[in-house]
Amino acid sequence: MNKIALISGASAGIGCAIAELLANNNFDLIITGRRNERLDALKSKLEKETKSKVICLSFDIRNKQEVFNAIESLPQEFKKIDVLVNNAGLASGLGVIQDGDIEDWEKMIDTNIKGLLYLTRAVSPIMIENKKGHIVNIGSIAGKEVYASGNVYCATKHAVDALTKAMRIDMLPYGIKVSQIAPGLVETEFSIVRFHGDEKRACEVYKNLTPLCASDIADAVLYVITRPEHVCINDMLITPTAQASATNVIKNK
Ligand code: NDP
Ligand code: 8X3
Repeated sequence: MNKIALISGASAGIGCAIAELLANNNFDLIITGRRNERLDALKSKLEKETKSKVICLSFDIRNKQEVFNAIESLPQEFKKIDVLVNNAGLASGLGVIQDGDIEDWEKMIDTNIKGLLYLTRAVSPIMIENKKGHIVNIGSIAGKEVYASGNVYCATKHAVDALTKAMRIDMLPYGIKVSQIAPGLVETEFSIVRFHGDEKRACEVYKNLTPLCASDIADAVLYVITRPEHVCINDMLITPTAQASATNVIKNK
């Protein structure tokens, strides 16, 4: 029988790449996001190209009722979630604290921290009941360091870093693994979202370097969740070769 993985934020970028790789590696999937049409298209593609069964759950992760209702709505056989990938997240805006846009702050805090918590709260009791499971949080290099104008986004990812460590302690008695993957620069829709749809500005971030691509992070997720029973990868910080820290990035002339 296939294992079941729930991937939040599978309608784009890293989450979508994780879904594709896991479907090709004998996982059945629950894919989530707000953009239902994208989830439906991904489900059709994966069910055509692989033997994976896919369920789409469309909800806004900031809305706790929607999160709990969505998990409750799963067919019984899909409730036995083996792997939860807490990936949905965003940066909204980039600016100094004194000029900060409070709506942007709330969006990041509500998505990256509270959304991750709601989904974990809904799924972890199921894992405890099943006496197995693995939670993989997608953190960031921004959860290890701070950089100019990154204030609130960095704070949310530092929270993911702390929650990963805390969850691992809470899940220890139940044999449930908790891991974090913390990427550096990955070219996805991330910067377009951060710059509120300004594609030109987003392109500049990755110009003249080879950034990570979403499938590089998917590879790491697959590695982490396929280790032997007794092995738990706690944390992985992954950057492009052209990046040594959040702010040390070499660009070609
Ligand atoms: P994308 O913008 O390409 O994808 C983000 C995903 O999150 C989408 O599927 C989006 O779905 C989902 N999402 C965002 N807000 C919500 C919400 N309110 N409710 C439900 N789903 C939501 O970005 P990435 O793939 O790059 O980002 C994925 C994760 O990786 C994030 O947590 C990000 O912080 C992290 N990360 C990204 C890095 C990068 O450089 N790209 C580096 C380090 C970490 P929809 O819009 O359909 O709801
Ligand atoms: C995304 C990577 O460096 O833009 O988490 O914060 S960075």
